[in-house]
Amino acid sequence: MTERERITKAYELAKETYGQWGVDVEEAIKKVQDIPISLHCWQGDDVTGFENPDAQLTGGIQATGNYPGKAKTPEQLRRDLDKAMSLIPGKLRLNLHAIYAETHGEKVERDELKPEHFKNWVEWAKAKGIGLDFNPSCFSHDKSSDGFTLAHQDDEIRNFWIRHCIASRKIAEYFGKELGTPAVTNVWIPDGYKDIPVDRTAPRERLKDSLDKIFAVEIDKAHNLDAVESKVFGIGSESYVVGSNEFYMGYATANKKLLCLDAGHFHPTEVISDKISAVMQFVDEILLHVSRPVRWDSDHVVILNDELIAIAQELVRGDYLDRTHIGLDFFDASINRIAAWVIGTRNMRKALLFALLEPTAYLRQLEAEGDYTSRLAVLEEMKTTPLSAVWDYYLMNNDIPVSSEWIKEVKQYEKDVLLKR
Ligand code: RNT
Ligand code: ZN
Repeated sequence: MTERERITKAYELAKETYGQWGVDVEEAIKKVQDIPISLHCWQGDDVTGFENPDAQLTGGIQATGNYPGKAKTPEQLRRDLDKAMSLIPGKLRLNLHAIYAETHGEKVERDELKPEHFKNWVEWAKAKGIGLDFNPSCFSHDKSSDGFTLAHQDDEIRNFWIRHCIASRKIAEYFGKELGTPAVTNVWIPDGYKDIPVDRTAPRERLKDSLDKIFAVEIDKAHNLDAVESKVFGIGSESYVVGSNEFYMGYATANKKLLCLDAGHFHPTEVISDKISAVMQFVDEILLHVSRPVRWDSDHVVILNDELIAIAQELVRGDYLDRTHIGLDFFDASINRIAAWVIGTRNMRKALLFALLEPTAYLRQLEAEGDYTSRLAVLEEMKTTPLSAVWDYYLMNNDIPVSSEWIKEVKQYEKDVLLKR
C-alpha cells in the first residue's frame, strides 16, 4: 500500500466513526483550513529583533536556551519563516514587533519608525498572500530600563513611548491598507514594581492617560484593530503590574478595544479557556496569545494539552471564531526554532480540528436534559476518536508533510542552513 492509499483508507474509516456521532468530517476540514493563525516572528530569534545586534531582552520576559542557528538578519528570519510556514497547514498571518524594523544600518529611534521600515516585510507578506499583525516594542531599550514605559512618572519618557505606540499604529495601518486585511496591533508594556508599592493608583492613572492619547489618533478599523494585553506578574514586576487584568478588561470594555488574553498571564489555576465566554459578553473581539506556562509564565512551545483543546472548544462551541484573532506567543531557544513554530502552530490547528470534530449539538442536548453522565461519557469517548487519520488526510491534500516527514525536513534545513550561520 502506498502512503497515500494508507492515509486515504484510514481517513475513510475515520469518517465512518465520526459519522456515527453525527459529525460531518468534510465540513470540519473545510472550516479548519480558513481559520487564520498569526505566527509570532519572535520565536525565530529569541525576541532579539534587528535594532541592535547585541540587544538584551528586558521587560521581564526571557528566552532560555542557546540552540544554534538563530536568525540574525531579516533575510534569515524570512527564510526560516518560509520553511516553517511550508510545514504548517491552513491560513496563516505573521505577527511582527517594532524591533523587527529594517533601517539598513541607520539609527532610527522607536518614536521615529515609519511604514517604509517595514516595506520588505510587506512585500514578503504580499508575495505569500498573508496578513500582518503588529506590536509596539516597549522593552529592551534604555528608556525602559527602570521597568516603566507608558506609566512612567517622567513625562519625557512617557511621551516617547506614547509616540512609539502611535507610530506603531500607523505602521499597522499601512499593513492593513497594503495587504487588504486589518492588522491587529497589540499594546503590551512591562511596567510594574518588583517590591510592594505604596502608590498603586498613580501609575494606573498615567497608563490610562497614555492609552487615551495613543488611541486618540483615529485609524480606520478596516486597516487596524487595537488590542491591549494584561499580565499578572513579570520578572522584576512580581509585586505589582500596572496593566493588570482588571485594568485592561475595564479599558477594553469602556473604549471598545480588543482584549488580549495570554494563556500565561494569569494565576496558575486560572485558564483563559474559561475567560473567553465571559469577556465576549463585553468586548466585540479578542486577541489570543496562545502560550504554555509551565509553573509560571514560561512561554513554552504550545502542545496539544487539555487547555489548548479547551481554548479551541470554546471558540468553536461559542461560535466565537469570527470575533477572535488567534496569535501565538512562545519563545523557546533550547530547541530548533523552526520546529518550535511548526509544533506549536500545528498543535493550535490540530486542536481546532479536534473541536470541530465534536458532536456539539448532541452534547448540548445531553446537558440540557441534565444527563451529565452521558455528557462525561461522550466527552471521554471523543478523546480517542481517530483525529490523526483526519489530520493526516487534511495535510496530505494540502501538500503539507505528515508526521515524521516534516521533522526530516527541519533536520535537513538545520544541516544545510542553520548550522552554517
Ligand atoms: C509578555 C507578553 C508579550 C510578549 C511579546 C513579545 O509577557 O506576553 O505579548 O511576549 O509581545
Ligand atoms: Zn503575550
